[in-house]
Amino acid sequence: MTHSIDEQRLWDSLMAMAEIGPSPNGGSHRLALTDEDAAGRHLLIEWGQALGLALRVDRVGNMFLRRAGKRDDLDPIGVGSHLDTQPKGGRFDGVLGVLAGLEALRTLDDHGVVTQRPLELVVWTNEEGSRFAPAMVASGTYAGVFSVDSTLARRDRDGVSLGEALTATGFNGEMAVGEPRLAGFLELHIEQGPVLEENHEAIGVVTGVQGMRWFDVTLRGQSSHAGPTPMRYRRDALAAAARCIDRLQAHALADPSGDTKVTCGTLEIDAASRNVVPGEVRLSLDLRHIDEGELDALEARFEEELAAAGEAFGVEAKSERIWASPVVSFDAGCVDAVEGAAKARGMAYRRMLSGAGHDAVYVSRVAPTAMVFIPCRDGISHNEVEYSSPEQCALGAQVLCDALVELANR
Ligand code: HGY
Ligand code: MN
Ligand code: MN
Ligand code: MN
Repeated sequence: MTHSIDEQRLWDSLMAMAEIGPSPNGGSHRLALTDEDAAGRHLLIEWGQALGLALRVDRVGNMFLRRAGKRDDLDPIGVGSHLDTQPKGGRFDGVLGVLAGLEALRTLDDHGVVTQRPLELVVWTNEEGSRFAPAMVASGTYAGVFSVDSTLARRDRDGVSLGEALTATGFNGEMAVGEPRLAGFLELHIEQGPVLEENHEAIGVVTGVQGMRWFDVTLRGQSSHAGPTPMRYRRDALAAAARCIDRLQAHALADPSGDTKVTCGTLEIDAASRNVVPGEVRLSLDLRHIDEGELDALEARFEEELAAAGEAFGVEAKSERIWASPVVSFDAGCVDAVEGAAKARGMAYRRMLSGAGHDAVYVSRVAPTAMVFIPCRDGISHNEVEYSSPEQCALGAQVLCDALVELANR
């Protein structure tokens, strides 16, 4: 028996959460473990308490809000995502997955439905990787990929450690990381790309996630005077960086499959000044591909272009790979549950890979996992204009709720 979620209640919750940590142009600004993030967490805890959910927080701040099942001896099914956002993020990335999970539990409560297995509404800490690198670090710690101590020691640009931020916000929980063991996990997310919208499909049945690698790159030349220094004498670190980025962009754009993704998201010039030839530049690089071998080739091409750019401008160029998340395939049983839910509701859907990383990537290492996508306007995300309609959110939440009940009663 399936029950209809409440579209208006879900939308009202999304808009209430968007009031917390609003960004200047209608988006969200709730960096991980800041006061804004903590306020969002407390709002969810309040809503959870109204449902009688039992809260536990683990040592890296992951939150689990538990709904009892008929068989509390069985491992629970988890549902959730993240509440932290990019600096100028949207109101749906992550939040939709958490609040649609809440809406599913509210719907079960409305109808007095108790599933066989207990359910856990989950909020993973620091999914975005914007404050503390890498992304998804807390779900990765839950999955045993990172040690608790190394995660607590990670520092933001101001030198504040993740452990200190947990203590400052009161989310330095006591539960061992890795608890509770999940018998399954589902995450609803906006697609953050254009495919569903272009094809007028309501649901993405996500079968896996592309591979991702992050690098820190430093280029050291020599700062000098912008006026008298002849061009051929210069060792311009920014010109070298620009050459490398431009060559990588050209390489990715030339890929007919469109599967090669290259992003330089941060760039800092040391002691930047308009009349000083840049002596030192630091940048980040994000490489992605759906095939691990192609990702290896892309990384090799990056190293070649970086060396060539350094050579061309007489600049020392070094890179450090700080994170690699391999291509992931989700559990067939969970993917089928999502597909079955979309089919049963007569929704237009497609099976697809995710271009973005999600906590489900790491959770899938320790529990059968799948994701549900909905379209977002113009495929735009990680941007204040990010938008999905109340109806689109409701269709995604409905599939999430139906698939959750299906898994929790297996
Ligand atoms: O980087 C990612 O794909 C994720 O949004 N953190
Ligand atoms: Mn997200
Ligand atoms: Mn994101
Ligand atoms: Mn993400």
